[in-house]
Amino acid sequence: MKITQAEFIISAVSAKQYPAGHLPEFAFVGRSNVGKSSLINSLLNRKKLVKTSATPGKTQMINFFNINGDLIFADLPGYGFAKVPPAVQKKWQALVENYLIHRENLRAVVLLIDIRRKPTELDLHMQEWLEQYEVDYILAATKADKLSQAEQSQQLKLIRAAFLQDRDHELIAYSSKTHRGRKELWKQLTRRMKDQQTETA
Ligand SMILES: Nc1nc2c(ncn2[C@@H]2O[C@H](COP(=O)(O)OP(=O)(O)OP(=O)(O)O)[C@@H](O)[C@H]2O)c(=O)[nH]1
Ligand SMILES: [Mg+2]
Repeated sequence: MKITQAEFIISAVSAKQYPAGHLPEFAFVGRSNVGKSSLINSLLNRKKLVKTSATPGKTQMINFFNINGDLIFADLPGYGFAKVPPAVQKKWQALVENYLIHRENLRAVVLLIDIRRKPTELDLHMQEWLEQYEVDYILAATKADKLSQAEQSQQLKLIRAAFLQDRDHELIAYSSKTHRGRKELWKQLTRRMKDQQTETA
């Protein structure tokens, strides 16, 4: 995908603020610090479109970006902050759950996991939500550059077993540093844009 334009649209704290229209949309979700913002920047070939410094206050917002006037990226608030008060946790849950259930133009979610870590309950719970609400998803194992090839294969096996029980489903090793996986992830995204066009044609 050639990126001619990538613009921030809005930080939304409620459904009323979501961008209107029917552009195909992809959302990026995962633990805080897993590399969501970095991955979006890498996909778009931009260094600083999305801020990559974690600030707990941002956890309540969904940041929307318009790409080429053709599609929308939604950077969802990260989960798993060490010390989040229950009230904030509830708000996060309501925002994300509401988004996943009601966002009609959402084509798929990219669920990010750190390739070095064992999948957590929170990650598996997120996947359960996606399956429960019948939201298509692609797994991306981030920070691949931090492991050797052999370690990467080993971890990918673990991740595949934990999330997919060895089912055949997209799992992409990604590095926002080297852009490894960028082509493959774009292929998965554009396929899902096209799928929908054919279905509605
Ligand atoms: N080596 C390496 N570092 C990465 C990669 N992706 C992200 N990082 C680093 O990990 C840290 C967190 O990255 P972010 O992209 O801000 O993570 P995030 O998931 O958006 O975090 P929140 O917005 O807090 O939820 C930053 O220091 C990044 O530079 C990667 O692929 N390779
Ligand atoms: Mg971020």
